Amino acid sequence: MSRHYSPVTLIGAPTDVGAGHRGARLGPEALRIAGLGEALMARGLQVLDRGNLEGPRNPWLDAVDGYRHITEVTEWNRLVMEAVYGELRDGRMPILLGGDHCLGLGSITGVARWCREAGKKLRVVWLDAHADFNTSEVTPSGNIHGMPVACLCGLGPEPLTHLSGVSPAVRPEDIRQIGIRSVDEGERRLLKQYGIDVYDMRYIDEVGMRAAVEEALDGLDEDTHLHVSFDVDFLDPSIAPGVGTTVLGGPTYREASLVMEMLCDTGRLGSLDIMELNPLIDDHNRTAILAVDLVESLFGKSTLLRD
Ligand code: EXY
Ligand code: MN
Ligand code: MN
Ligand code: MN
Repeated sequence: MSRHYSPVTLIGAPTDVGAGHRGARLGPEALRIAGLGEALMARGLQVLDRGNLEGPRNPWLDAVDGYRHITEVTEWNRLVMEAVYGELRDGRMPILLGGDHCLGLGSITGVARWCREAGKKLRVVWLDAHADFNTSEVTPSGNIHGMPVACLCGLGPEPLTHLSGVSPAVRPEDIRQIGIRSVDEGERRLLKQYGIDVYDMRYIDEVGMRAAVEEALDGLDEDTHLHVSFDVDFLDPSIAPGVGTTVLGGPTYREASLVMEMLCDTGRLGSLDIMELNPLIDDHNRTAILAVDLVESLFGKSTLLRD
């Protein structure tokens, strides 16, 4: 099936300031070297690579009051929010190349700001091994890449929850999480309290990926902007070793391809994050190459031959 897409803009955000390992700062370059831009062009898309944002360095300090590097994380997220929002305002589709997943906060805050102005509904599909719903009170690490979904829902420090001035940036009922299999104790309580729709691996094992994704996409209509936040640790570590926070028991290549194809079939994809890729612990860039392959599926590559 061929689809019409807005021109795409690649935005590199080379930082690991929200993570517990260093190396995700190299993710944008690894994705470029794996051929992301060329693969999208080969699918007929117009692609503009704006290069990398420039933000503060990672000071690599301990957590203070439950947060590591909150000043730097805030600045990076502000830069990302402005860049993502600017592309959408110009009629383009932003693809954020992370960088660690704390930047999902800035990316989705920018998307939500644009949706409000354009009168669009928003659906966020968060593909991850983790729920990323911690707060300073319950975090086991202080790493802010474990907190962006909570911040989007208005839970967290004011500089992060109010990036665009509006809080919550996203309504909890607009978020669907798929692939989750590592949740901290206090985080679990908060997820329940905020009513986040989580399609965890146990549920996927029981009903199958197809049924889980169908549920997650229920109610999507032509006025809905679909944002996909793809944390590469969503994938099983046997196929995707190049992330700092691998968790056993993730989706296989076929399951992940199906997710991407079903997201593509909605025809509503409006923005994308590709996050947490860490080339320093990868194997000859294979995880970046896999991520590019899956993004091709998100943009229409399919093994489906039947009508
Ligand atoms: N839940 C753990 C924490 O908050 O420290 C691990 C978070 C890892 C987050 C990764 C990127 O998705
Ligand atoms: Mn994540
Ligand atoms: Mn994760
Ligand atoms: Mn293949």
